[in-house]
Amino acid sequence: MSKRNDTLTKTSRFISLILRHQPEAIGITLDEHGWADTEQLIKGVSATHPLNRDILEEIVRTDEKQRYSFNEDHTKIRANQGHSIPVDVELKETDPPAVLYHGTGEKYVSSIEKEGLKPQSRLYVHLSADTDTAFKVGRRHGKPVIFMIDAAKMKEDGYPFFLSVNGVWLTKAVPVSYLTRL
Ligand code: HQG
Repeated sequence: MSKRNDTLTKTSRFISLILRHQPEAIGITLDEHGWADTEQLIKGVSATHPLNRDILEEIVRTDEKQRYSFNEDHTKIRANQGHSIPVDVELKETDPPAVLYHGTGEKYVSSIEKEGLKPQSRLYVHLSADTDTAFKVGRRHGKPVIFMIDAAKMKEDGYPFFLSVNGVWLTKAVPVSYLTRL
């Protein structure tokens, strides 16, 4: 990775921390829909990371997971999903594909097989429609393990699913009976 990309990635990680978990770390607040004031975000983040309007526009435009959105006139910015703080990012309830996947680490498997998937520190359990994504997510937690979720049955049983604007499938929890370890 080039030095410039490396710097952008570090700044982006910090922005993700601020917009999903800890806005207070730079003394800002999010509104009920998760929006931060763009100027305030730039001011707060740039105290410790290289950031100005142009760099922020580039980060939002080029982020490989499209983690962030601006409002129409770019005066506000929010993370599309992944929050631990209780904000309502106006997720769209959407019928899931018949099967979804969740990647995790081997160390969590015995607990998941007892309790099912829980959102832990986040608001939702994160799922994907493909095993490649699940594998990458799982690898973040050590030796990756993939669970298959019977989303068709969950839907039939009344569990709501949401699709974030950046294509992440979300649901509140997945009971053990809908899980199969691959
Ligand atoms: C596990 C990244 C024990 C769960 C990714 C996961 C994703 C349990 C961990 C997004 C459990 C939580 C989210 C139970 C679930 N007992 N462990 N009952 N139920 N777990 O990071 O899904 O790059 O909060 O399997 O790409 O890994 O940040 O969730 O291993 O989309 O944009 O508890 O974060 O996106 O870990 O990742 P996380 P996740 P970003």
